[in-house]
Amino acid sequence: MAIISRGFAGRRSAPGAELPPGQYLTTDFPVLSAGPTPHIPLHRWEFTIDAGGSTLKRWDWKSFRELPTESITVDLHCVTRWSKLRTIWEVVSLDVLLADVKTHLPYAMFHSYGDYTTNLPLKDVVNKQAWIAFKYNGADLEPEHGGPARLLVPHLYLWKSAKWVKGMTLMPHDKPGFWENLGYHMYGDPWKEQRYSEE
Ligand SMILES: Nc1nc2c(c(=O)[nH]1)N[C@H]1C(S)=C(S)[C@@H](COP(=O)(O)O)O[C@H]1N2
Ligand SMILES: [Mo]
Repeated sequence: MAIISRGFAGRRSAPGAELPPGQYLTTDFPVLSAGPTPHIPLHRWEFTIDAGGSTLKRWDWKSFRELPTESITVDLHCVTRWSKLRTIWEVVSLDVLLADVKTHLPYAMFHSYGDYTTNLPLKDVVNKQAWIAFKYNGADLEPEHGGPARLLVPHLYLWKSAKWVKGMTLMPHDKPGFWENLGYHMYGDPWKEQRYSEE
């Protein structure tokens, strides 16, 4: 009897496999938004880092765009099962934004214009794992895809990549964000198919 465990299709046991289990490839770029697209004028845009009360860091668009940037190529995996490989973005690394933030708080809640939130462990947004993107395929990021700027955390399902991101709050304990409150997994590893929380 051939029994193949779910983990067998994962990245470690299948070197070179590009698609997480249960995903299909798409070449277009679907738009998935839980509400209307906010339009944020650049002179109003800001990104802040706070520790639940005290603001630790703040950038307006000008100071944000003076930070060092990188070009990255990453794969996107949406929990609704589409994946898009080798997307090209212009980004500022969270490592740059967090460079002189000294904290022992292990979690973060990311906030967006339009009130979307999503939670992430701080260890998952440092060490070249998360970025704030402002260009896609060489052009300014379209509002539908999160422009002026969105979070990108490509090693987790795409709902963690908050569009229209405006800040992060450091937290002592993990707390569910928008989709996590509605039953999506607290962590969301696509290679382990962490789509929804167990009942
Ligand atoms: N602010 C905000 N960010 C969001 C969402 C949203 O509804 N609002 N949807 C998430 C989900 S479920 C997905 S799959 C991706 C979709 O990004 P895209 O529309 O650029 O494909 O954005 C994520 N970030
Ligand atoms: Mo999604």
